Order: sequence, then structure tokens, then C-alpha cells
Amino acid sequence: MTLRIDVVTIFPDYLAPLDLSLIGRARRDGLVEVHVHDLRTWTHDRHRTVDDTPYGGGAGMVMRPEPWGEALDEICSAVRGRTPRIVVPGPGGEPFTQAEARRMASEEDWLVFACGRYEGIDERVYEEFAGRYPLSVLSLGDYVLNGGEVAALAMTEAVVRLVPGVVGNEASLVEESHEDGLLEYPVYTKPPVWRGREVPAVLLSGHHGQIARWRHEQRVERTAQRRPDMLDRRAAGDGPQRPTISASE
Ligand code: 6GU
Repeated sequence: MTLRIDVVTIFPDYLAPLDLSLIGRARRDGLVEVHVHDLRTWTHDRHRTVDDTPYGGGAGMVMRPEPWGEALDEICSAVRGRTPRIVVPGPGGEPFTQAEARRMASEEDWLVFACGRYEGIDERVYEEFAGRYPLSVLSLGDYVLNGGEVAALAMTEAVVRLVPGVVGNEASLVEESHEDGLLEYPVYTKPPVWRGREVPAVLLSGHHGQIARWRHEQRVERTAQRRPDMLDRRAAGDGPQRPTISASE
């Protein structure tokens, strides 16, 4: 079944990149169906108000529940016999990982991204819809963006590129950082010498066994330098693991 993605936002223009490049082509090829909605469609006052001051005081504004309620009621019931997963991007969510992207690409057929702005969405919206649909609050990482739009774009790209047929070379997808708990090895192409910098000799040697060993060492070294947390998880037998340790590495 074609993956369907709906995005609800007060800034539909933010999602313009979904028309481009890999996702744009996947849409034209019918591999994914994307709908972007303006949350203000579901307001009824002349100023199309979506936010208000927080009860209890504090900084900033909170998104009012009514537009979200009407928007999600309508969008989530738009396809008879299908149930979406609602995804609310936010810095307070569970980490969005490559494993979750893989799970979504293989197990979900409909994602509805609810992009909040300001200090967030009234908590009752989460309660209401988590009681009716599968719902995930997901974060890209430990930093704060202005809203969920960029995160919805990032998550959409991470999932859609894993849908069969979207990326030409399927093998290139499994040999990537975060697929097996190690970062990727450094890559080189022509020319063999550039500004006096040589391509590592082993890569020009034609010794496939040695090349595989060298690449594996580079992956471990690079991961230790940049992401020691990944090696810790690997040692603990946690997180992504290589399916087998073959002779070629
Ligand atoms: Cl998913 N949303 C927002 N607003 N900020 C973030 C984030 C998401 N992930 C990291 N920072």
C-alpha cells in the first residue's frame, strides 16, 4: 500500500521541500502520497487564531485545542478502513532513530504529523488523540527548533527514502551510519592525489580483504572519536548490531 503522509502546520510553505528531489520524485512515481494542511483552515474567527496565553502563567503562547481537534478529526478519518499514526514532533519527545525510521517505513502506511509552534499544544489534544489513535511524540535531538516543521521534514525524508523503490540502490541503504551501530568509513574518489593529499594506498591495492579490514577499523576509530556513546551501547549488546561478523571485515 502507498505510504500516505499528512502534515498539519500553520506554515505550509515550510514544507515546500517535499516537492523536490527524492521525495518529489517518489510522489510523482506514486510511491508516497503527501498532503500538507494549514491548521488555520480549522479556525472560525476573523483572525484565524490558533494560540492563546498559558493557564497558570509563564512565557510564550500555547496552541489552543479546538483547531487541532477539528483538524485531526477530519484528517485522521479521511481514508475509510485505514488508521494513521499521529506523530507530534517536539524536543520533549522520545528520540527519533534510524531504527524507528525503518519500523515506520515497513509497518506504517499512514503518518499524520502535527507540527506545533510556540510553547506547544494544549495537553488535552494529546490525551484526546492518544486515546483514539497510535500517537508518538518524537524528537530529532537535544536542541530546540522553533516548531515541528523542520523535524517533520527530516522524519519524512528519513522514512520515505527507506520505502522500497524510492532510493535506487537498496544496498547503499544498509551500508550507512546508524544501520548497524557504527559510523560509516571515509570515502574517496578520483583524482588519486588532490592538493598533495593522497587516497589511502590500501584502497588502490585491489586487495578486497584488506580494504574491508581497513574500512572496519576506520569505522570503529571514527565512532570512538565522534560517538563513544554508540560503542558503549554496542558493547552492552544494546541498539543496532551487525547481523553477522563476516570474514570480509
Ligand atoms: Cl521534533 N521539534 C522541535 N520543535 N524542536 C526540536 C525537535 C523537534 N527535535 C529537536 N528539537
